[in-house]
Amino acid sequence: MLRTNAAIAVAVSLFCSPQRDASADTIQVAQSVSPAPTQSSPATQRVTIAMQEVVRGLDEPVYLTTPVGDARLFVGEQPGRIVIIKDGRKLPRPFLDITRKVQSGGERGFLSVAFHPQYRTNGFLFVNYTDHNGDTNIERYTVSHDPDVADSGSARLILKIHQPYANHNGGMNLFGPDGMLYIGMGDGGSQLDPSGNGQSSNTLLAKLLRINVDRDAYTSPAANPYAKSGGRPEIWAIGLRNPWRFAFDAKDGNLYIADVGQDKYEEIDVVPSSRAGVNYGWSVMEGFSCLHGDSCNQTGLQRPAVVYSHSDGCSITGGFVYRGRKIPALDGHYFYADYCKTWLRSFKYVNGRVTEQTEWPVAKVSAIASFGLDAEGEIYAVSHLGVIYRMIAALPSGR
Ligand SMILES: [Ca+2]
Repeated sequence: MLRTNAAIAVAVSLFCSPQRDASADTIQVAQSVSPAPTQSSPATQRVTIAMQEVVRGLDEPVYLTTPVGDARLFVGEQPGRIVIIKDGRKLPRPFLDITRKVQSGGERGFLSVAFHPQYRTNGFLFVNYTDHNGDTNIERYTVSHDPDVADSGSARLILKIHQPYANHNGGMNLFGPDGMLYIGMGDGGSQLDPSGNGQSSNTLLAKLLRINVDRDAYTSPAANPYAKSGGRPEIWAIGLRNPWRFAFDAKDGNLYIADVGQDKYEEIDVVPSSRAGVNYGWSVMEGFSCLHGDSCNQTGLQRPAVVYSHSDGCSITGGFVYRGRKIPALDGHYFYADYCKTWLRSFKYVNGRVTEQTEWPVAKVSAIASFGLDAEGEIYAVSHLGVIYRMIAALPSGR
């Protein structure tokens, strides 16, 4: 039990800034918050889902992914490891262990990994971790001759980004449908964006970045909004507070960003993935609201698709759009959770509108730090307490 309690204590501290204002619990729910999801909307009422345990006993897992077409699951552990789940069991030897390079704890640590779209031929993977100076490192590794082991000596630094505070490190590496590497960067931390990084195009903090990593030195695509002048060429979008998890849905052409809020609101943004230079509003706005006072200049700011208040959670965990084959009724649903709660929600985004907002009556899963996709498009939930769950169809109760 001691181990469990320690794990929970560590887990609760993750993503929740120590400065977080307790008054958040007492705020009034503004009219601008999205309507509460229903337990079953018409199109989804005939399907029930369950979270099936795949493996437990992992060490603070924070992400799950796999290379294209690969039957294995790769799980990132916050202290600095990637472990493989093969045929339902964790392999005893880590795929990669860089714990000596990683400063882990709170919002720091090994935060994600992305396999190159041509991993099968080039063997490249790109990790995102916090080093002993507290800075963000994007590093490339190459698989060894053993497909279950990466070459730990193959490290190549792609990008290092100074982090002024311990929190809001972002942490997601993900390849887009355009083959570029997208990197989610938080605003650098403390609270209320003290340096104004959100709206500055001269810093990589508080941004979504887009870079080409096909060669040893990265390049910034010419179509990036500040590639030619006026800001950092790596920037794809600005105005994000802490986009811990984001997702592309190649089928509907949209980018979903779950941006962790300050004291009041958590939000999900949905825009066409081809749209460059979107301004997501931080730190002018939090959710649909002005951050300071009743009014603010909202010209040019992207409004969220879905917002919920801190009466419903503390830190959004963005997931993925379901495009698997096993549960056709879920096709097109974007799933998400909250780190401090046990609910599982989804919605569909159709013709620019949020529909079918649903809260799923699944058994409670605590401390969901991330979701993940396997090569078949099936969705997994990653509990920071060490357990991986697979989302499966369940028979309706009473049958
Ligand atoms: Ca926003």
